[in-house]
Amino acid sequence: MAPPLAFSADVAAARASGAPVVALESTIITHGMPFPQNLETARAVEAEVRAAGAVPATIAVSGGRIRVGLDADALEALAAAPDVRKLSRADLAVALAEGWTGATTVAATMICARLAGIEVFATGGIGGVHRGAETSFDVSADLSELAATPVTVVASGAKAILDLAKTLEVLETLGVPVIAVGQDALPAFWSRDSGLPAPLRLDDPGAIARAHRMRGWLGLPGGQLVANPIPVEAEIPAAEMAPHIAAALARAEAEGVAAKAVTPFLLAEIGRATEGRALAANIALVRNNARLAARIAVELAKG
Ligand code: PSU
Ligand code: MN
Repeated sequence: MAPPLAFSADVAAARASGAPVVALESTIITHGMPFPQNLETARAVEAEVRAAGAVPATIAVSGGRIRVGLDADALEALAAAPDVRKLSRADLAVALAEGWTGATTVAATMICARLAGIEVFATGGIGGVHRGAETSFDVSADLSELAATPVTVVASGAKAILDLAKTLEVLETLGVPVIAVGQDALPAFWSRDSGLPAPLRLDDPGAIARAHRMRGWLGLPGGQLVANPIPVEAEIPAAEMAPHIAAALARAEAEGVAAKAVTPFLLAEIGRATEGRALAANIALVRNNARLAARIAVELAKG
């Protein structure tokens, strides 16, 4: 039996003609940002992809199907729905078999993108190794997915609420190329510089597309993490974010927040503490990542 994919008309047409397509995740909409900024951002990100000459395919799950491309009504319903499930690799098959409505994380979106024949995906920041993982064992499934599934993921690195040094170590162990764009440093989500050097650097979408193709020719199974820094005018310096991150982490610990709830809790806390500045930065970086992903998709579509 074929995987239960349901394409929107424009994504189906793009796939049939070999036009460039960029996958977009939905957990950032349902769990990463508050309403209505989540809906405005989802629309703006799709518009960025189109303006750069590619077709956006926002991915989510409902009615036993993987939705590849959401129409305006479906996007709005998802953004406004209060209790959407957060689906990662472990949840995807159960959610589909049971007909649940769910949003896909980076890991699950990569799986769905590959099934749909989409090679590039844009998001804000991937999940990674949480601070204190040596006792909590909280390591995002996004990392092992990058090692397994051949999709190039454009993000502003991993979210800065994480232990970025440990995240880089795990990605190195898993053989995932971490490629900074336009600078030598690994970006840190809201901030341009994590203080850690990125293992690799490529400044041109064509070069990133060629590296993606080469991995396929080598028979290497995983994808690439393209670490695109937030635009200068939108960044919040790491030193300014550090106390907000520390306060949010302390609160999560005190309230016993664990597992899937950790990342959404921290993002919401930090959004409140910065009076929306962190959210504005998050929106700016996702839009910027969508633009770069579209340029990579355009290069890949050239053959
Ligand atoms: N990027 C954002 N905001 C988000 C996420 C990414 O700017 O909310 C989501 C992605 O779906 C990512 C998830 O896969 O956070 C990580 O969750 P966890 O740490 O539980 O694996
Ligand atoms: Mn986790």
